Amino acid sequence: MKTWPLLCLLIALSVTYASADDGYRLWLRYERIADPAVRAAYAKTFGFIAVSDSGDIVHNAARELQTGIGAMTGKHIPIVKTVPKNGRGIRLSLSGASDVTPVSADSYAISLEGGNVVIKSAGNTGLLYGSFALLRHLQQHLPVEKVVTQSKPKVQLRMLNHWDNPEGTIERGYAGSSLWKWYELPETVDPRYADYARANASIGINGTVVNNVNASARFLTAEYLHKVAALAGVFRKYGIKTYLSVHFAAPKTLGGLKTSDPLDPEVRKWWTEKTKEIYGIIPDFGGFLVKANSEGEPGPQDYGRTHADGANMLAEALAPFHGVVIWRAFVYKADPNADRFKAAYDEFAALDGKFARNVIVQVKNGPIDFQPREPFSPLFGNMPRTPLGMEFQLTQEYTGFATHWVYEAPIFKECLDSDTYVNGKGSTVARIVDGSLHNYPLTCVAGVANTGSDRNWTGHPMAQANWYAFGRLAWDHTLSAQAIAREWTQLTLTTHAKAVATVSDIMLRSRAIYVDYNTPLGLSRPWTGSHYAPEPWQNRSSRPDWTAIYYHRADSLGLGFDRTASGSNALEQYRPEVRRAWENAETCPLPYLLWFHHVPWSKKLSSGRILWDELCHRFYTGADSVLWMQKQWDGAQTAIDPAIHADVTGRLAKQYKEALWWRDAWILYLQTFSKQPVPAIYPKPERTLEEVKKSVNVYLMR
Ligand code: BDP
Repeated sequence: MKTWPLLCLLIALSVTYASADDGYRLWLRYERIADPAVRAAYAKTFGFIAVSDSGDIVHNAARELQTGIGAMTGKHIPIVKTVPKNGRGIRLSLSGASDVTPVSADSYAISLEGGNVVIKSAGNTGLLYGSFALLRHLQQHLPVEKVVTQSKPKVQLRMLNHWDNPEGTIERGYAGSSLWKWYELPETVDPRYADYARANASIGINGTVVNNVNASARFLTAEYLHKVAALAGVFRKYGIKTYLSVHFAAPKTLGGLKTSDPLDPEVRKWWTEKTKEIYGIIPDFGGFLVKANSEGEPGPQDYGRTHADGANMLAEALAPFHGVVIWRAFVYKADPNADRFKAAYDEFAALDGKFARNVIVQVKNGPIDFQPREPFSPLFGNMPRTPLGMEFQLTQEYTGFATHWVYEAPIFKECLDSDTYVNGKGSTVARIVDGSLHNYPLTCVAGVANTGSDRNWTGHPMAQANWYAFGRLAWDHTLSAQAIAREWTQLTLTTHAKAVATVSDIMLRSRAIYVDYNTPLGLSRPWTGSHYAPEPWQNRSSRPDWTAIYYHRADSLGLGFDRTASGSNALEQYRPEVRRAWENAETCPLPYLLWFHHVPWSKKLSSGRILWDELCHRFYTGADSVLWMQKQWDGAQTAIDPAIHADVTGRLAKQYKEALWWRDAWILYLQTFSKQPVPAIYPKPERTLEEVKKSVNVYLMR
């Protein structure tokens, strides 16, 4: 009977896709396992979950195992206090080590003992992370015998930074409005806060800064502190500490003092008392994140003091409570003759060793600003006596908002794996950030969150992977971008082997494709405006370093920013080994070429093409590769939930249109300088420069 296979397929589909997946469950889907053999094996192994501790964190770990394994196997698994005599199950065991450091409290071991799966840790959080590790294993349908493992986070503070404002907007947020409903809090506590915490805990994130670095002093009022406390009350049960971004001028704006000078005794007293008040309301409060003297924010320099003076004042207030100050190094002045690339190093390197013990200086991965591709910040390695934290951006400010599919793990890995050579070969950024190179007492990796009120959390369904990859790498930076892509795909989209390979392949290539049609060969685009539309012609702003022409430096001779000794000499901020790799235009790797060199249009590159032709090649192949992404994605259709598949299909169609937009904008604009034709093998742009400009203006219209 020919109709049988079709009928079976329809039944299978109706079981799997009984209701469309709205993406809310993220990577914690716990889909029922289709293979009866795997299901039966798991059902046999997991007869109970034994847990003697009844604290909130361990209770949540046990509940998660119960929900997850229950949904995957279709079996109710009881949570018990003592291990039953018969049967097999899971035991959560506090190993009671006496030297519990934050890192060892988060570490866990999973072993097999007498038929039971035993998760051991010196701390409650370790049991929680071990439970999620077990669930990850089972979600990939792997054999129970293979679950034996030990894991220890490489970095102590693994945090999200939310750029959320009190009125519910998110700076650079593309997935709806803020998750935090400030007007309802603290009386109404949205159950979604717990799901947010679960998701974070499942990937090892243990801290969250709930408000924007361009901070409103409102968050330091008693009224708002109680709202923040309600959130902290939820997060704490998942091992997550809550932090606040603070407005440096709060003593003046909120406290009514005449100054916010960090060396003024009244100001110091104000912060001491405010901090005491905070800990009275949120006893496990994590600390302060500070953006000071940056992009118009107030700071210690307003009073002739240094960043260290400012940070140390706050550190003193927090120290009795073991709180930390995370002080951002994202600073640059409006100097028309300066190179913004050098600014953070110029201001901070000299302050090495001047910060209090509970201060971390948080550095963006690149020297400028979260560009699609940037060399690593030269600050890494140059402050051996100051813990440097890493700041990555998950929200896609410069990588296509929630429309373009860009898997960011390669951006994170590229930076972490870069060798600074500060202590000789092998002095990678990762080893600086994880403290192993300089023995930092504190270590921190932060991700600027890409979450919002959209039902699927991140707007673009595939952007969930960036949140996921960030957490996994913050825990263990040795994981590969590929392994994380495969893991995320299996947990979130499908366990169908071919589809997993297809989707993770798109993910891995997506960033390089984006760079090719957006900012190839080391172009950058941190100009003001939308940060979405192409505006390489933008030449007017209140500050020279907020124009496009400041960065690309296109002229009749060539393109790119000369940062060698004949130019701004930013390269001097790197060690000779790094400098040597980049300072010669003949040998500089093409991805970094225009970051460091002003290259003549007709200069022959290592690719064999002249600069102009190479640019055209990148823009055209980059845009065409989006067609490849579409084709691959279509090929995976039957293995992916239809709602999610359709959503991504729509976004890819838009991405293709906008890839052409970027390509045409750059090419037509740069052509006014290069005066060279688009190589004959490519079709000429169908629009004129004026037409592109018009379409961009429509986009920017208020
Ligand atoms: C830039 C953003 C701006 C942020 C700033 C920062 O455009 O909205 O406030 O970084 O990191 O990328 O402080």
